[in-house]
Amino acid sequence: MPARLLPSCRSLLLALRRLDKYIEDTDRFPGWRGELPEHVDVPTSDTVGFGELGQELGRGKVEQVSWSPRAFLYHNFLSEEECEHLKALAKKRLTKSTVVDSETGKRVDSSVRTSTGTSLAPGEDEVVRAIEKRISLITMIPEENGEAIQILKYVDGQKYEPHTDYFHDKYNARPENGGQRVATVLMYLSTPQEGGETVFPYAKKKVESEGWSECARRGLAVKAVKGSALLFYSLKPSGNKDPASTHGSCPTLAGEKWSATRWIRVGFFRVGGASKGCTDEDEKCEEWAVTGECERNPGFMRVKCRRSCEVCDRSSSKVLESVGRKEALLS
Ligand SMILES: O=C(O)CCC(=O)C(=O)O
Repeated sequence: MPARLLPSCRSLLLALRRLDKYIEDTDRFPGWRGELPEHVDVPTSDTVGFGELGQELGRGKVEQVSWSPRAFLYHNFLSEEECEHLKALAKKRLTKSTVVDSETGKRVDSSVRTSTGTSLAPGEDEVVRAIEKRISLITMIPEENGEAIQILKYVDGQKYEPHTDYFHDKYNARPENGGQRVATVLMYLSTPQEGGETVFPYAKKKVESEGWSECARRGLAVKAVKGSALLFYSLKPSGNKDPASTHGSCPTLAGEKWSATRWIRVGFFRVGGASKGCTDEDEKCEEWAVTGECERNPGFMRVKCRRSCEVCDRSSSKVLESVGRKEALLS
């Protein structure tokens, strides 16, 4: 071997020794090193995206409607059968729509909202549960933060004047009730022949082209199309209220408009506030519970993190009308 190559051989040897040492050291690092459990249980019937596994190819088109307000339209979010099922559930119990009084929190009659409507019970049946779960998947917000789905029916010029979904008062937004509303998912269960658009009068963009009602042209509008769902945020990422989320339902001028609304809170939603004794005292409770602390450290966790460790008294539940759902046991 020529003498001038000897130094590079030496540095190569040195580099190899350093590499060995590096591998030895990193081997000692705690944490995951690529091992997998022997049996990985991959659920085959679970929901991905916003369609059930195997169906998502025909669904899933998401359109950004606007950035101010932040609004997105999910085409084919509900199937034909789901739309019909929700309407059939609601038909039996439609009453004149009301609004929430900011001072008392009670529901009162109003001329700004002339539709008829009703609320479904949370998780009322299998179809409703699947929809609630799908909403949670697209918004990436826990199902527990969602209020009961509300169904509205508009005919003969019925409308909902522009309003915000976020609350203007402290009473409705009290933390033990789930806090402020952060987002709304508005699902359309029918396609009216004329009018019935959802309008955002303070949006930056406005609709201009033909084919919109006069009311819709006052702002940015979305047509009610059976099966599609509009997701918009009432709060900005900063947590501040977004006035651009002000919206209303334009008069339905021909045909019927049916919509199903799910308002989503910043925290777990509780009817009438959390039950006594069923709260977490530390904001990290949920995270600790997920990592197994309820079992490892029950003395502390079962006292301080009652909700996350699911040690609440069933009889104290205030959402027992929530049929067969985990949150009925949690509250
Ligand atoms: O039906 C619509 O388009 C609007 C409904 C609405 O504003 C609401 O439910 O908050």
